[in-house]
Amino acid sequence: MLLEAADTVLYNDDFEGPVTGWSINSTEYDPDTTRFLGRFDNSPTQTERTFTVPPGSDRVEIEFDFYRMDSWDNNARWGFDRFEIDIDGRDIFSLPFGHTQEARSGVSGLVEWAHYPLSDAQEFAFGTGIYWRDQKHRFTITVYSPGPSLTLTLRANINQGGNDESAGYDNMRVTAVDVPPNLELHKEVIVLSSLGPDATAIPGSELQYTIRLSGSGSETKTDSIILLDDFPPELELYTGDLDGYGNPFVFIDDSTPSSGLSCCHADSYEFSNSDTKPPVFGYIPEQPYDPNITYIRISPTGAMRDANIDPVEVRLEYRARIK
Ligand SMILES: [Ca+2]
Ligand SMILES: [Ca+2]
Ligand SMILES: [Ca+2]
Ligand SMILES: [Ca+2]
Repeated sequence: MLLEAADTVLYNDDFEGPVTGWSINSTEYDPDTTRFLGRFDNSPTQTERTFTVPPGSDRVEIEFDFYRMDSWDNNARWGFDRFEIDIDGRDIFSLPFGHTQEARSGVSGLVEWAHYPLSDAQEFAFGTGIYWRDQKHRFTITVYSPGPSLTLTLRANINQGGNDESAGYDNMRVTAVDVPPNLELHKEVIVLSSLGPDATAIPGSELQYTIRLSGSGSETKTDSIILLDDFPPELELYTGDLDGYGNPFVFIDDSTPSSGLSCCHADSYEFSNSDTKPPVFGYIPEQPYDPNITYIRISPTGAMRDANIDPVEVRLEYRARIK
């Protein structure tokens, strides 16, 4: 279990208005993409921007939509076309994109990256025809131990002109994250089965997990607490109605006055079935037990109140079954 806290938003742009601060600021509009940063093809191929990172940041998270448009290739005749990302001048991502490209994730030094398709390949933009289909992807990049600034370079390393293949970027958000020093997490497991002390080894036994979050410091920012749990492969999560409102999580506020946090509704939690890190979220689980879940991300809403005088303690419960 990891505790995260989203902190300072360094950049947030849907590119609908005037754009500044990139080495190339051009935007283009298409009814199916909205206005976006681009297009980039064999000239110019790249744009970059430097963000100032607040001191003490644990990591920087970069998210954006990547539009892979028209006939990107991966062969000697038409070019080994690649989308490439550099962080501080170091290449952290360089891969081809098939027309219908599946999700991928990986690690490069202190950088984790992941992307997943937002749609199948479709003829939504610019060139039309079966070889000119387009696909939108969502990228997330996490840069650990960042310096005082971070330079992001986005490069369409493609060899043909924009009437044949191109790239664009949209809905970019860059956040510096600082782990809160005043919050603590504890995880407890209770065997619900009456099969005895060895029930944790018996398939079908039910377990209850309790996550305790204790706060002792000053107020957190609104919606800034995120709980990330890597879920054991020998268990299947109970995904049915545990709280009486259709959610598989029960939230209990043990604080007086109340913590200021609330949870959980359908937008508060996400699941992943990724085998590799970082996890790609958005997986729709099976009901009422799911054997494929590998990660859970829970985001309580609200700000945890000042806990300097009256400590805060909340509990989050969920259940699982031994496979
Ligand atoms: Ca846009
Ligand atoms: Ca091409
Ligand atoms: Ca090409
Ligand atoms: Ca197209």
